[in-house]
Amino acid sequence: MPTGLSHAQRESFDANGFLIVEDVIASEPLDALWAEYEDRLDEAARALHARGRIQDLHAADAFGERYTKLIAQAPEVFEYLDISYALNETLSETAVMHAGPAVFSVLTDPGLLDVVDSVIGPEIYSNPVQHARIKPPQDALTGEIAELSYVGRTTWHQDMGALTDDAEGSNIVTVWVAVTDAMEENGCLVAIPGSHRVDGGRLRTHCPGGAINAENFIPGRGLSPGERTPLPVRRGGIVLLNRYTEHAALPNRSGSLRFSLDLRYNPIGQATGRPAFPGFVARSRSRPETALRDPARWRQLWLDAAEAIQTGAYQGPIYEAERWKKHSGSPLCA
Ligand SMILES: O=C(O)CCC(=O)C(=O)O
Repeated sequence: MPTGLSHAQRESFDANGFLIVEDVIASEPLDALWAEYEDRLDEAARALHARGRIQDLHAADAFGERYTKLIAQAPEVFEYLDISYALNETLSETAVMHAGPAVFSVLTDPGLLDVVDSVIGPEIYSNPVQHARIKPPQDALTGEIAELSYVGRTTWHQDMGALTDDAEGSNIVTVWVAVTDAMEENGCLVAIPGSHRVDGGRLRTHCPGGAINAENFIPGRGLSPGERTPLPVRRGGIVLLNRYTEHAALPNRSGSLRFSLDLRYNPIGQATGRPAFPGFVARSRSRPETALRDPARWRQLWLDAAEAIQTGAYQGPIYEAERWKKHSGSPLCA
């Protein structure tokens, strides 16, 4: 198990804007995560069945097959498994997500936080920009869902492009956790080395996307020069990304699931870029007693955030999908 990054790894991350670190999360927390997701998928299936959205529970199938079959009946099943509410400009009364204890264990994994400490220092805030991406074989997906990055391939973008402007100066690092192996065949990340440093680190123009959640993307001709570099990583390994690194994920061309969590951290006190959603102190060297240790409390923070949005107690932005719409007619996006 690594205890933070070596000097050479730190230099490589600074130069490339990405770094693969193998063997960060042990098997036990990942096994617990998988078991938790089996239960959550069962809950989702039963809820969707009760609402008439699915006809067959596929209860006898293993997780991967069951998820693939359920998503073919009701694409919204992925929302029950994501670790954030869906990114829209409003939050519906029926919004769902998953904030279970096994997810919290990964978010606060000591080895993972040691690596994060090497990048942003010892005052670590868990940023609420976080997702579970459980991807069936791409060929099994039809319609808009195939172009949605929670389920299908991921288009090119910089993570900063999905945040509110106030986080421009925040030192946010993305920690992408491989819950299954993620290789070229089953849809690993791909990134452009040094793209985070182009023009001193700059948000490039993203074009408005067309899929369900209107994901913004950088078209091929808008990308920085450089070799598109696949970032394969085994289960339990992580990929670090700078917030300006241009990256995408390949389609899953294998016959089985690709499962990852993408998490983000920033120094305590900096803007997260998603003010409607709750983060928490994951570790603090100066004030260790402020670190959140209770997964039930974390879950409650998300429920409270939903209530604040739905009742109007929270009035700020949720997700600025409109932000890139003005570029839809530009030569880059046409
Ligand atoms: O896992 C993926 O497909 C994409 C993840 C990603 O782009 C991110 O974490 O920013």
